[in-house]
Formats: sequence, C-alpha cells, structure tokens
Amino acid sequence: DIKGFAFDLDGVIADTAKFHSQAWHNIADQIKVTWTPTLAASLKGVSRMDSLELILESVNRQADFSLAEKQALAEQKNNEYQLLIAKLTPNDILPGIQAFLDELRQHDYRLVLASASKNAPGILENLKVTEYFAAIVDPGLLKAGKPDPEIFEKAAQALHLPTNHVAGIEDSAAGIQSINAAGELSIGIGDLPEAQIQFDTTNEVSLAGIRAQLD
Ligand code: B16
Ligand code: MG
Repeated sequence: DIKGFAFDLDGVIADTAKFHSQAWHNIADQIKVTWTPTLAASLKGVSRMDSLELILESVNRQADFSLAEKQALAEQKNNEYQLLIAKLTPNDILPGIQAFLDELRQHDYRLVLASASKNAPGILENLKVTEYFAAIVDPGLLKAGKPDPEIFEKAAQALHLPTNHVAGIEDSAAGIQSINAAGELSIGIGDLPEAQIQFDTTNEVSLAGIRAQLD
C-alpha cells in the first residue's frame, strides 16, 4: 500500500506554468521565434536548458546559438521568472491542494517534492508549505530529466520507501511517464490518459477520490 506521495510543483501545487511561459515568450520574441500554444505546452516539466532547446528546435535553429549564448538566454529567462515568483503568496496555492496536504499529514503519509525546477525550494517557502515535505529532490543532481524515471526513483529513496509504496502526482505527460517507469502509482491532473488515477483539476484530489479509483 501507499505510504508516501511525490509531488510535482509547477501545475500541481502552484500555477507557476504561466510565469515560465511569460518569461519564455519574451525570450522567443527577442530571438524572433513564433510563440504558439503547442510550443508552450511542450515545455511542461522540461528542464530550463532543454526548454530552450525545444524553443530553438521548433524553428530548426539549434545551431544558430553558441553554448554561451544559450546559457545567457536561459539566465535571462530565469531572472525574469524569479521576479515573477518573488510575488507568490499562500493565495497562489492551486485549489484543493492545501486541504490535500493537510489530509496527507493527518494520515501520516510522507511527502517529497519531485520538481524539475531549481527554483522549487524558494517557491515552497513563498507558499508557506515547506514544512509539509520531508525531502526535496535536487534536480541539479539528475542525469536525466522527466520522462526518465530517475527523479521519481530518487524521491522514493529520499523517503526510504520502495517505489511501489509511493504515489506520484503530476500535471505533465513527461511526468506521468516518469512515475510509471519508476513503478509508482501515477496520479494525473488534467487530460493524461497514461495516468493510473485521473482528476480533472487539483480541486478534486483527495484520499477518498484516489481510493474510489483504486477499487
Ligand atoms: P527552473 P515541474 C518544471 O517544474 C516546469 O514545469 C518547467 O516548465 C520548467 O522549465 C522546469 O521546472 C525547470 O524550472 O527553470 O525553475 O529550474 O513541473 O517539474 O515542477
Ligand atoms: Mg508540472
């Protein structure tokens, strides 16, 4: 049975995806890459440098920029993103998530954060939910990002649990693939057919809702 929960951050705990998009949109405009909803969606759960590569790939321009130029663009994006997330408060926690965190704590589940974002610790602080988490996986130490299982395997290790006792909760297809490949129970928020348990929005997530889909 499930003893721990591994949480994604962007799109599950907070709606920071709109800030990532805003900052990348400005970079795309600056380098004259057309910004589309499809391109925006493809960046969900993907690391900062891989996101930039996807933006350049969308117009076949990966080779037009040196590594130093790419690093400068990624840094510029992150500086703008950090200005946006500095204003986050507990009011920015997605609907239903504060109650779900409280419910999990009441029932002694162990929680770990499995976010690709290097800004995750600061965001948890601003949302005032750091204390719910026994551990935060450091995305800087990963050999491969989502959809590789590594981040969700490391999350289970951090809780000292075998992966089949952990449930992972995600809003991205890459994240659900990562959870499934790690052998954890996958809980998807939004239209994610590969998730074993599915909720339309964060507001529906609860232990009772999970149990109902397991029976
Ligand atoms: P940073 P998640 C991911 O977070 C975001 O979904 C993705 O859009 C972002 O590029 C990535 O974090 C890296 O973030 O630039 O802050 O290190 O969904 O895995 O919580
Ligand atoms: Mg996410």
